[in-house]
Amino acid sequence: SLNGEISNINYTNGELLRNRDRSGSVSSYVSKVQVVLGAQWGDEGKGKVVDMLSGNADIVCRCQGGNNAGHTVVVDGKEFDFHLLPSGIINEKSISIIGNGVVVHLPGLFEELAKNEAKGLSDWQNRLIVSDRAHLVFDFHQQVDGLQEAEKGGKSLGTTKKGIGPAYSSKATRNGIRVGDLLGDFNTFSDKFRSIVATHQRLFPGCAVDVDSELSRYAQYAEKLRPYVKDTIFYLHSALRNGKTVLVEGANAAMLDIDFGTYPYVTSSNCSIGGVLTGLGLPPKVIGEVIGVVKAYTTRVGDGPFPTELKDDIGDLLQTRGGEIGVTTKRKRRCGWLDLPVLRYTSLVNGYSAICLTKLDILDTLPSIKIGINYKLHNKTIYNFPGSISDLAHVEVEYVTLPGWLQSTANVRDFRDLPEAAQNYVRFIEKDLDVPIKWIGVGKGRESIIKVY
Ligand code: 2SA
Ligand code: GDP
Ligand code: MG
Repeated sequence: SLNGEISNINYTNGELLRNRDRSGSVSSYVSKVQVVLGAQWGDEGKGKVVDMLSGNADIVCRCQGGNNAGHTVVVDGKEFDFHLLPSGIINEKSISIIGNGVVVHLPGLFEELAKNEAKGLSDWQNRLIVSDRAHLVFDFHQQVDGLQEAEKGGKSLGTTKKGIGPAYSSKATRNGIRVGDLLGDFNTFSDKFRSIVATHQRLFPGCAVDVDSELSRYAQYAEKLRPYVKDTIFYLHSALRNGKTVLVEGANAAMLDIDFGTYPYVTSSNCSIGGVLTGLGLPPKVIGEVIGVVKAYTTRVGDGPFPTELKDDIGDLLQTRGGEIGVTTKRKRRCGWLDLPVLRYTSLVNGYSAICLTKLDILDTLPSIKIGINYKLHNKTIYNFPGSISDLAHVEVEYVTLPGWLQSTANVRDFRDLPEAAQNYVRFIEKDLDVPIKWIGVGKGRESIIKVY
């Protein structure tokens, strides 16, 4: 029985969230899962939104991606950046889960924990859970990421070189090594490791690995990690059955999704709603609110088509005023106007029930603001989102120009106190997408948010 299976799981720390009298199907769960997803090309401010919502969450989960992500939270002027850890980890009341769909670079994980501990993060030992099914990212995956990018020359993707693509490749070719493998029989793990290294070295002779020293390093990581590993699927389901509130923190964003994004200029996971289900073992029935995080303009870091990109003074202004620099790689982000065809498309795929519009304050100094409202291809308006990047590279964007407001919105906390032009900008987007804009971000800090509804 399911109960039997649950009792056999070796929960080594924390409270055991389970219900012995297992009362039927997911329909009887008390709680629904709240999901935060990036609606553009990433860096919309998901970290800040998760921080805002995690105050009410018992559990915050990552479901996909790895430490390519960079999520910023600013509390009392102090800036935290999270890569593998859910941003909710700074909320001392919530449990953080790294789900089965995430790819985990253990050196990166422990470095991130140490760095945040130095900044004041406490008690994470009792609040972090890592799935036994999550795949490991090794240093050689990161090397291969760099080598693959170098081989592509001028056609590189602009990855973060964190080994994400190579690690998901190992997973898909069934050569991957999971957290559970590392914690199991170490000889079996060693054999798998030697074999996966050999495979990569056949393909990339430039990939240098000191296998013995890696193995002894990983023997240590295994013991360091062991206390935090659980079957997160059973853990989450018992939590939901028991009325715990669960928040999912999407990483990257829909336009970087391996299926729905601008392939091949994408990351290697499903960063849209599907990745939440497969990356945590959750059925659609338990999904409640799906919050799309939308930046008030568009940015993209890395290569690939970007129809509303501004390669001019306004683009530079958005880049500097917005502090648009990669949190993981420190690369400058490309900037452009808001793109409604992108948002309509990702709204279809993700089914947003609410939107958080971030960084409205960055537009404060613009006398007029454009919004991309339609794409034309070969002089005809198109109503789908092009699946081919060559089509996307050739679309002509139709814009509407709205008046700017030329005053600071940074201290506004009530929608009615926003300048009329700013209210109109927000309403224009809301009306087009037909999704309520529930929050508006007007600054980096936790407090800089307008709750509209
Ligand atoms: P990868 O490393 O294989 O996932 O890269 C593939 C593409 O995905 C993009 N990507 C990102 N885009 C925005 N933000 C990300 N996180 C960091 C941040 C990025 C950084 O928060 O700023 O620091 O540069 C992120 N991670 C991956 C990437 O740029 C490639 O286009
Ligand atoms: P994420 O990857 O979606 O979590 O976003 P990042 O942290 O990579 O990038 C968003 C950046 O914008 C961070 O520096 C945030 O501190 C900042 N930010 C988030 N919301 C707002 C906002 O409403 N206004 C301003 N000015 N900055 C914001
Ligand atoms: Mg980011």
